[in-house]
Amino acid sequence: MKALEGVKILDFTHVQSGPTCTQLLAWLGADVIKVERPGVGDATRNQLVDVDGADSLYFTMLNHNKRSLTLNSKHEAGKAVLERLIKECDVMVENFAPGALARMGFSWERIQALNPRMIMGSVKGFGPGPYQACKVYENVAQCTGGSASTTGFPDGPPLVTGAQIADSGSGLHLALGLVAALYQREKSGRGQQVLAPMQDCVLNLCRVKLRDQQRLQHGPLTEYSQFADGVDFGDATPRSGNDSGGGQPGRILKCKGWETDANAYTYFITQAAVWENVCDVIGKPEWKEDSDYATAKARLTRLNAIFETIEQWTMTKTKFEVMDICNAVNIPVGPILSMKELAEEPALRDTGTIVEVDHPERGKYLTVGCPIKMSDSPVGVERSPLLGEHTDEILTTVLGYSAEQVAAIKQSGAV
Ligand code: CAO
Repeated sequence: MKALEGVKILDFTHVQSGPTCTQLLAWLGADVIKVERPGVGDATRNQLVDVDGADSLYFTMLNHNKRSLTLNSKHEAGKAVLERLIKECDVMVENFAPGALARMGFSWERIQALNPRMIMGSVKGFGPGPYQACKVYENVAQCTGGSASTTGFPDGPPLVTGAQIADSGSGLHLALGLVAALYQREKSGRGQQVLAPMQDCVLNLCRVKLRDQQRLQHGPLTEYSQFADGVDFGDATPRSGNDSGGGQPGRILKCKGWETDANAYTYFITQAAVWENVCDVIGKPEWKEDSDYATAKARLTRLNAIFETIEQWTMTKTKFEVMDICNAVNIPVGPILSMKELAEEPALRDTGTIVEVDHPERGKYLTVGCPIKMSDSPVGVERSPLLGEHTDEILTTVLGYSAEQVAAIKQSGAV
């Protein structure tokens, strides 16, 4: 048995944010019915195509374990099918542009009237406010949610990050809200609306930067490089390069081979509790007794010089040697792993986090499986559906249409 077995999800999502949410719910055991426009489908099926004639990796990697039903929700016969789906399902998830669902004739009020137990999840770019009508993509939300202004080096422009904190991040937030709403419905008997605005989700993930904004009023941010460099902090949380965002100073340092390998680097944290081990490992045992280095406070104004010295040592080792040597004495470090290295990592294959999937159009490809591991809810990753692959099956087994009715719906052009 799986955690969400028996939960039916009407998945009206597209691109990345919504599909991330419904893929997670599918992995947790829900029956996810993805509704797509006939002949077109989710736009990502045809974006960043690497194999001609096959669904793109963008689509396949976000839509595992789902069934696909094609349906024109602006067609009268399509609307009738959609009504049946709304009555039949527990959760509806959508991430259309603001107002699109209501323009189709399915406002929240209408959906509630059709099924008072329905839980409706939405991702939008913004919550209520001046920008609520805007269309939003990943990097727009990274910029409006505080991530870009706090990412990058102090003397460079704002940067977006490779982690899809806005799309996948909002999908994750939404999934949690939907599961909580399902739990609440067990007691209240009622559905509810669940909204995950991308700006808000990014800001939630940038929580420590709003912490720093307030700390600024009480003096400089001592763990930032700017403090050691004597640079003015200004009045807003500045960009802090690779400085640690926590109370333990850290930086990215070069390792052996950095001249030719773009990822021959390690993250190195000078955690106060193991400072003496750091001194021994890098060959500076005298720093243990030196008042300029012995306390965390004394080290704050010398962090740049300290990390330069540590780097002289890390440059003599590979990033994996640094990992082995430092972890043996409790010093937290992290090799900068490339996507190639991650794809080839046996431990991630063993746990099902990197999975090889077979697809009828494109053959074998790698994907990221469910990162949440539950001891009593196993996850098997199944390939994404072809466009409309399950239309007949859903119309007959989920909605109970007869063969004649299915034929008539098809004849109408609604599916
Ligand atoms: N049948 C008939 N019509 C359908 C349909 C179906 N099955 N599925 C979608 N449509 C229609 C919509 O109703 C809409 O029509 P109207 O413009 O007449 O209302 C139209 O298709 C386009 O939908 P859209 O506006 O959502 O799509 P877009 O490509 O123009 O915008 C996006 C995409 C992502 C910018 C927008 O959907 C959005 O802002 N979503 C919310 C935020 C979000 O999730 N962003 C993350 C995207 S991942 O990077």
